[in-house]
Amino acid sequence: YGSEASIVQRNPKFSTINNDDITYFEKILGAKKVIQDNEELETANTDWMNKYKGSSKLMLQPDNTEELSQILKYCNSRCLAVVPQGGNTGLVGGSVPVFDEVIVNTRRMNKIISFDEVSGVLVCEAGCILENLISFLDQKGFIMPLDLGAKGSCQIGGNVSTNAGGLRLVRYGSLHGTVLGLEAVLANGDVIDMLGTLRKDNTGYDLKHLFIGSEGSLGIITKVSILTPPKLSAVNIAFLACEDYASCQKLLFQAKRRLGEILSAFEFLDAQAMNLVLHHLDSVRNPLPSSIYSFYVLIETTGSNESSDKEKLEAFLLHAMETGLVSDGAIAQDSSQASSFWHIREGIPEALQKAGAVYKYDLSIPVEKMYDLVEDMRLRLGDDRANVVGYGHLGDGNLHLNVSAPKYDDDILAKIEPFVYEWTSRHRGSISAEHGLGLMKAEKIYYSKSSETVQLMASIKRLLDPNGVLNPYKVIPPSLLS
Ligand code: FAD
Ligand code: 2HG
Ligand code: ZN
Repeated sequence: YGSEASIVQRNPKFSTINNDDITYFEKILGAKKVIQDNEELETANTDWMNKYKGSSKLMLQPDNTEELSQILKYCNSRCLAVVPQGGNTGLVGGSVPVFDEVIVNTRRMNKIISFDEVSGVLVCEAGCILENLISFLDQKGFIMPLDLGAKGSCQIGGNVSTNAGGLRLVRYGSLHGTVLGLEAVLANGDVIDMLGTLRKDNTGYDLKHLFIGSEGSLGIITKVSILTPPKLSAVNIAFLACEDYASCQKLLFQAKRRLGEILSAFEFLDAQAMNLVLHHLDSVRNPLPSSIYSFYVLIETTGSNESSDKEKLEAFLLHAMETGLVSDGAIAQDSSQASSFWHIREGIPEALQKAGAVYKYDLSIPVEKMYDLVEDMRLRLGDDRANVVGYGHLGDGNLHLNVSAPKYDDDILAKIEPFVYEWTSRHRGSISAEHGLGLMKAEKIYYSKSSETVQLMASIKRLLDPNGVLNPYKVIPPSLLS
């Protein structure tokens, strides 16, 4: 398992679960929502990468806000630490216990509350799985403003808590813009109703933003109101090859101008990422098999006019080919080819997971410098025990630098860190573009935030969660809170 957990000490102020606690929870929830089964706990204690593992003896699965509020009120009064958990697809060790924290999982809170077809505002419970929301909206002629590879398991509450970015941010912006309202439960059980559905509301501090991206450290989100865009009829996807990174950048520059308002995704992957996907995912075929290219770019357009959108995309690609930015390319001819192009990009984390141990870095870096880090890292690691892979949301300036190795190895880690964080900080980047800090990066926060800012964050944490029971050891350096 990852090394961060071994450097954190269990905070002795937290109580341990006893029989009276179990009796209380069974009384308020009913026995089936009080989970002590070893197999279920093993899954809930282990993160998606198999990197972080806790030893919780108890998972609670409330049905509604009132039950969740009672749980938190009780845990707070008993000083029992709690980990909020949604789909457990987080990639920074935030969604699993570090020690024996009580897991509060929102999966049963999965109702759609309302949908307004005029405004496009969806109100739902936090445990709704993203893919289910996508299917629900599809029937209504709408889409979710975010999409990501983990959609089959991740929950909207988890998405909002991590301020997940994903594959459409370049078009629809971040959840700080599309989430219109929230309901959240504080550590003491207070229910804070901020579940507005208005685009505009300037009545004082907009406190919902504190919960968007705070990774369960300030409260548990129970309901979400979100603005959804209409589903447009013309979606086109091109899979392109570029010889070098400079061409990818120029292509982005051109795409923003020539595709403009119809551009809905601009993703890139390098040859190493492509090889991993081809090697580890059975169903994937290379759409551009005639040669091996250094970089691949996936461009999606979404608009309302099939013929003019296609014409625009084809003219853009012709120009890109003629000017040498693109060496080869294919436009999906039907929806199954479109999904197969997306599968290549979305399948990279799964391919990396199959390849062995993986060190993941999710960085915002100015686009022109972004790939220099991947090359510097390759030079630094310099041997074939570690495969350095670069891909990500190029349109958002978000690099996913992954180092894949046969097993977790402290020598490899020592070569990667702190180099990767220092490099990013030197270029005024962010050490977390979209996955959050979790356990992995709580202590690294200073690479991206000033000490005054971190102090203010700690003050807010103390105000909302004075006993520090919510997701301890994560997000903020624990030493600031004890
Ligand atoms: P979890 O993993 O269960 O929890 C994540 C964090 O949020 C934890 O700190 C947890 O304590 C907290 N939390 C969960 N639910 C709540 C709640 N209701 N209230 C308060 N706190 C809560 N992320 C991106 O940003 N973009 C991507 O493109 C992307 N792609 C991914 C692809 C794959 C294959 C995988 C495995 C992950 C990907 N991720 C991506 C990371 C992850 O899916 C997202 O962070 C997702 O938003 C987490 O949702 P979840 O329900 O699984 O939350
Ligand atoms: C993606 O964009 C996700 O595919 C996961 O954010 C990135 O695994 C990663 O590093
Ligand atoms: Zn991503």
